[in-house]
Amino acid sequence: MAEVTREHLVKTLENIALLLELKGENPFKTRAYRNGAEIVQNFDGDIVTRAIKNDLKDIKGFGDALQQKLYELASTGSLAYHENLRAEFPETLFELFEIQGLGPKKIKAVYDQLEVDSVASLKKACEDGKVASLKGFGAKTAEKILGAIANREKFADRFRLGDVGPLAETLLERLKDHPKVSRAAIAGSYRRSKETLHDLDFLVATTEPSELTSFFAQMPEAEEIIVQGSTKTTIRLENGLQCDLRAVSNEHFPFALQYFTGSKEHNVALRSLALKQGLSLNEYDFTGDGEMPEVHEEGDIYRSLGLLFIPPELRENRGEIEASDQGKLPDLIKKENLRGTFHNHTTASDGNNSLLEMAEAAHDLGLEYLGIADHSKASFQANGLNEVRLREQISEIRALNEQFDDFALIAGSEVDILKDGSLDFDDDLLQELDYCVASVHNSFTLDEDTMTKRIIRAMENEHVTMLGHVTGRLLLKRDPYAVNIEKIIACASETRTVIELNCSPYRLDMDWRWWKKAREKNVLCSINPDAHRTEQLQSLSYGVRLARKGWLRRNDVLNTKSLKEVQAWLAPVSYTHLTLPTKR
Ligand code: DGT
Ligand code: CA
Ligand code: CA
Ligand code: ZN
Repeated sequence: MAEVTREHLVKTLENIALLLELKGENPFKTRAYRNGAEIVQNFDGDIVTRAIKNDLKDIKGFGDALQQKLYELASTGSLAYHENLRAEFPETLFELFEIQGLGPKKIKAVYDQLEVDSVASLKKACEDGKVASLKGFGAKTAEKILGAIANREKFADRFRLGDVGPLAETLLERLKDHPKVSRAAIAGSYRRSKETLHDLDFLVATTEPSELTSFFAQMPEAEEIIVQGSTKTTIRLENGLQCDLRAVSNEHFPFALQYFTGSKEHNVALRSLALKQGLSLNEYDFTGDGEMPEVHEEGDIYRSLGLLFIPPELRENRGEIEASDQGKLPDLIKKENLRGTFHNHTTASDGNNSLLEMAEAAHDLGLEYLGIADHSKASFQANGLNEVRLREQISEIRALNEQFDDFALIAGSEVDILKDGSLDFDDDLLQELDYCVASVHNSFTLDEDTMTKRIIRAMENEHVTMLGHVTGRLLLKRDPYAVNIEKIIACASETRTVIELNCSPYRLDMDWRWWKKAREKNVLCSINPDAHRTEQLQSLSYGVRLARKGWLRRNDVLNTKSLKEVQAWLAPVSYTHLTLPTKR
């Protein structure tokens, strides 16, 4: 049985609520499961262990039936009640839950009234005009649904880096633990830290390739075996993700690792460089006349060609081979360089943890400071703070900081950039803050020129420290809004506004392809988790991976500064004799 997580308990309860709704069960029953899911989500303690031990009695809000179900689910990994409920519906119905913007109410309506029970039948019903004529829908909604279906098709075979990370590492560990494996790695786009991936490329060095390919194909996570050969196997996991395993000899391993890490463009360029030196490079070896270089590990391949080792993140043929040749590769930022982080939410707006809980979690991660930036009032859907509540929060932060000795919360706000580029708070309030993140959260459909001017106007405000999630993209869900990044970077440089690298696995925004350009214009990056719960502080590691991919070094990133340095940096400039053309 796979290990049961809090997430699994929450998802199952939420799913039960949805299914009961579809069945038209009484709303009280549905609500009991929704509340249950929420209690499990927010429970302060190890709820999974409590559930496994059937020790849930003194937790408020769980009835007997719910306790029993959580116990069964946590101790066995599945729940008969849930399975039976699912079995009452066609399996294809569950595809509808993946359509962006289609909630349970709408699913119930099309299911009951149009007998729609799959994405295919939904698409047809939209095209036939049946959805548009349904009460509460209309032509616009039908059009939106068709758009969402098209998006789903477009993204069907890709996965977000952050979503596959934990499982990928689990499978890798298992391969490494196999007694017949001497070396193992994940190559491909995963190793290059691409923000989305098509498949995972596992690689092992072994003397028993066919034993390993069958071991891989027989793992419990393998939902389907697509190819099984003696040195290569492809499986599909439950979530649809494909995984290749290639088994090679220990001598060939460095070559295979280099080859299958890619990118293809990088490999093409590297091979042509090798050819100029009379070496032919393939996925197994160097070949050619004369003496062949000795290769024990991947770095030896680069060194044999007179290059410095090129970090996998840079292998996109975007100047890394030339930089390596000239000894000008950047010394890339590392996770350990982060001393704190900005842009995090609490229960004051739409987060799930208190100021103190967030502070403790950041401290536990070894950080010296945590910037808070709850939403501002225009983001009413996210319970944004008004002036009074924000001032209260600032006081609360100042009071908490009195209690800490080696840690500080930094008082900020994620201030909405309104449609005309003005900010949701006036300058007097902004001035009371330690820092300010400005973000766009509405009116996404402005044309590029208007949107760019809107954001530039916000950046020109002297109190705006940094720009949040620059394009608003949600990977594999929502395209970026139209904005001229080149102009944004130029403006950031002129106004000394920091640009955020939002680490949410859904965002990873600003895109890695722009950071080198930003760096060249001396624009600082801030690697921000945009955490809405303590666990999401972990996504900093994805932020660092993408910052590396963007060629960023330690000094290019604001939150590598120590607490003292950051406080000095954030303090308003009082040296009026220096005629700085900048904010600080
Ligand atoms: P993706 O689409 O996210 O899976 O991206 P990759 O880069 O992981 O692509 P994948 O899995 O098709 O192949 C892994 C690596 O193997 C790729 O980055 C470079 C190498 N490779 C695969 N096919 C070719 C090829 O036809 N020519 C060359 N030069 N390299 C290839
Ligand atoms: Ca791949
Ligand atoms: Ca592949
Ligand atoms: Zn935001």
